[in-house]
Amino acid sequence: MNASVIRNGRVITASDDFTADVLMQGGVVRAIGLQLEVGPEVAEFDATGLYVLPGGVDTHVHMENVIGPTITCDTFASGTRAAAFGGTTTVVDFALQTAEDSVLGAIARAQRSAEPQVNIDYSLHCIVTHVDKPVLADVRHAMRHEGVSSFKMFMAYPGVMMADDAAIFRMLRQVGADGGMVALHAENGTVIDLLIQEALEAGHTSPRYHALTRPALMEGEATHRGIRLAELAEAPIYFVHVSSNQALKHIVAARDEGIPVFAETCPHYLLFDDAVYDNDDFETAKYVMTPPLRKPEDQKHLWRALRYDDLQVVATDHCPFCMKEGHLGYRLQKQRGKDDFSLIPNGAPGIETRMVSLFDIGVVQGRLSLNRFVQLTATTPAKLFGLFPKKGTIAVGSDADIVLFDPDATQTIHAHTLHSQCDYTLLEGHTLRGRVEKVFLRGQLIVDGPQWLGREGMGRFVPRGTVQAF
Ligand code: DUC
Ligand code: ZN
Ligand code: ZN
Repeated sequence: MNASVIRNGRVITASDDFTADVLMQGGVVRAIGLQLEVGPEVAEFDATGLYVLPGGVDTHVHMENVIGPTITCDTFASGTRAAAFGGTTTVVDFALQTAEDSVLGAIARAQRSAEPQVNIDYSLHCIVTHVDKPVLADVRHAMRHEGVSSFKMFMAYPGVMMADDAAIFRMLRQVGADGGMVALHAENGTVIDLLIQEALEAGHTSPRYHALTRPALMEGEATHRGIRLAELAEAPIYFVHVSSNQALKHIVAARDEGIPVFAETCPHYLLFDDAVYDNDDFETAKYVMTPPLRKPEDQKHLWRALRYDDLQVVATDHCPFCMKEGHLGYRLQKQRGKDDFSLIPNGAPGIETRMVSLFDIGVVQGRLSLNRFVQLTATTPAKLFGLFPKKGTIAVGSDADIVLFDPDATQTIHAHTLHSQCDYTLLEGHTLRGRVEKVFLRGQLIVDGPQWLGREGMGRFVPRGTVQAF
């Protein structure tokens, strides 16, 4: 059985920080200790001066997702390779229930696309848009037999993805009782659609109006409503892409009341604010994601929540669409909305820069401890979505998904040196502290500096268990 040992690195988990050797064998961590004795057949990696981190777990990514009339521009192959270069070894993507695809059909279809392509381990949430008795039976089956224990629902996009409150409540009640998680996109969809119509009627077509028609107050309203539904259902709930204090204040209050509310934010809400929308340039379409970027004041609250555990996860919502028409053959992506902001596909890339950007603005700039950084990027997402302790930590018996990270190196980010197929990054030209040096997936070296040693199809579907939040 092939084995390797990482020597002398500073091993950092959500709770510990020590210098030791880590022996990887048969895909798992076999031993952790001082000066481990191993045979000559064991490959050695010197990690002196490096952090030894659990592989990142990114529980919010969109590869090959059909969103409205277009598709995200990373395949499972390109997106998971980009993730690996950024220090992420497990992603949770989405299967979409549609009129044509049942919940189980959608999961099977996403798996068929992913299996031959994935370079790292993956799982799936299922997006549920329509709820009735047969759907609920499928949802139960998916949890018990398919390893899919989380379901995303939308309070936005009426007529497309939006589920009404009763549908959300039914899902919360059943999924919660079965030990799973409903993840909610919280925005008041019907009011937002009215604001969009009014903006267009007034002749406002540029990307800035995307932000102006999706007010934080309507994120807050929907978040509050989602919490009350979860409270009535006696179920845990998870809010994706929390961007504003309007949403956060309801989450904080609910947690204080003892309601099991969990939430993520994304690096872009911490890195940028709504000043980017102060123009009518189409370049601003790069920042058209949902929810939009908010005020510097909101960022202060997001950081406070990250520090005090009112936000538990930093995930990317990697949802890439190209800016240039025809890039790699992708047509009518962001350009679809050239004359109508409401047609710009909502999303931005970020899968490869999550770990390093959060390390820089969080740890280097003194806002997060190293343990908290690991907890937010690996351990808690793994726990909330039933992947722990296989994923999300470095412990004897856990998968040997390990990142060697240089905390002193710096790098300047450019889209052309990243591995996503997207033709831009929001971090273009930014210099960040920290660099992923090596990445091991189940003990196999897949990233070695700039070199790619992985293989498409080597990633595995990870069947997930129940929520481990308590
Ligand atoms: N919500 C997401 O989570 N991703 C992309 C678009 C959206 O509305
Ligand atoms: Zn969403
Ligand atoms: Zn998303």
